[in-house]
Amino acid sequence: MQQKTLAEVLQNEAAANGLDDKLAKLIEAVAACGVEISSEVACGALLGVLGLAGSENVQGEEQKKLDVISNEIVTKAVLATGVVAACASEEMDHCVAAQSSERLPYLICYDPLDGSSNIDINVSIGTIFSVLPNPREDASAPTDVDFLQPGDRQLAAGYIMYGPQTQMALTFGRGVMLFTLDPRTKTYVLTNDNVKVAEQAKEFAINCSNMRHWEPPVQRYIKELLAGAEGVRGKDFNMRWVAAMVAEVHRILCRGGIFMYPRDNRDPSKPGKLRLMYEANPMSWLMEQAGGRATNGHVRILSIQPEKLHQRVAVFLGAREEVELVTSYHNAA
Ligand code: AFP
Repeated sequence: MQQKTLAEVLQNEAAANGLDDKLAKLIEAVAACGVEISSEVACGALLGVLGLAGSENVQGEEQKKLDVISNEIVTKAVLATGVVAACASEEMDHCVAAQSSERLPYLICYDPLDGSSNIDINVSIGTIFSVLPNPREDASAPTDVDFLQPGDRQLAAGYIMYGPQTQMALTFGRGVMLFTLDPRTKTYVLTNDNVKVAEQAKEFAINCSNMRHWEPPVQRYIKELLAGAEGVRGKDFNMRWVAAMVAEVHRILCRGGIFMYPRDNRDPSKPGKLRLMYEANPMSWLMEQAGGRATNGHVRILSIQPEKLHQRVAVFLGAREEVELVTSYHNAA
C-alpha cells in the first residue's frame, strides 16, 4: 500500500475533518524544523554543536548549544508562518509576539530540545509542541497570560523524536498518528495511523535514584511493582529510564507502560520537574488520544488551570490501569 506523506495526511484531514489550512501550515512548519534539527543533531561534534552554550534558561539550567540552536530554528519558523500570534519556549523567559496588524489564530509553546542531558552522549532527544487558540479577539499582541489555558484547549500537539529514526507523533484530537522521516527524501511518511496504548503495562519508567524523596503513595506503588510476582501485583515488571520524556512517551505509545516524574521533597516548592505547558500537556493529550491516561497524581493533567508559563507539574502517564491505580493511591492518602 502506498504510504501517505504528511502533506497528503493534512490534505485528507482538511477534506474529511475540516482541518484549518492555517493549522496545517503551522504543523508543516514545525515538521520542517524537525528535519533541520535532526540534521544538526546527527552531525553533533562535526558541526561543533555539542557542549554548553555558556548561558542559562529561565529554569536556571545550563543551556546546551543545541538547545539554543533548536529554539532559534523553531521560533523563527513558527513566527514566519503568519498564523502564530505568539510563541513560548522552555528556553525563553517570556513569550514572543508576532508583528502583525491583523489577528492571528494560534499560540504555540514548545520544548525545542527535550532531554538535553542526552545530547553529548548520543541518546535520543526530541522537540515537543502544543498549539493553543489565540484568546484575543483583536490584533493586540498576546502576553504570557494568554497562554495560561488548560491542556483540554489544545488544537494540535505532538513531538519529533531524534533517535535511530526521526519520528513525529501528532494529534488533532482524532487519535494519534505516527510519521517516520525518510532521510533520503526529507519527507515524513505515515507509519501508524491509529496508535493505541495497551491498558495494562509490563514496563515502568521512573528515576529510582529519587526514591527516598517520594511521597508515600509513590513509595507504595513502586514497591509493589518491584515485588513483582511475589507481591500483590502477581507479575514481574521491567524498568526503563532514558532521561528524555520524548523517548519514554514514544516507547509507551509503541509498546505500552507507565512513565512517572512525581513531585518529591528535594525541593518542596516545586510540584515536579516537568513543565506543564510544553511537556506535560502535549504528552498527556497524545496519551489520552491513544487510550492511555495522564494525571498529576490527583487530577487529569489536561484539566489543570495553569498559573505560570513555566510552571512544573507531577506526571503519571501511560497505561490506563496503571495510571488509575497510582492515582487512586494518591487520592486515598
Ligand atoms: P533535560 O532536558 O534537562 O535533560 O531534562 C529532561 C527532562 O525534563 C525529561 O525529558 C526527562 O524525563 C527528565 O527530565 C529526566 O530527569 P532526570 O535527569 O532527573 O532523570
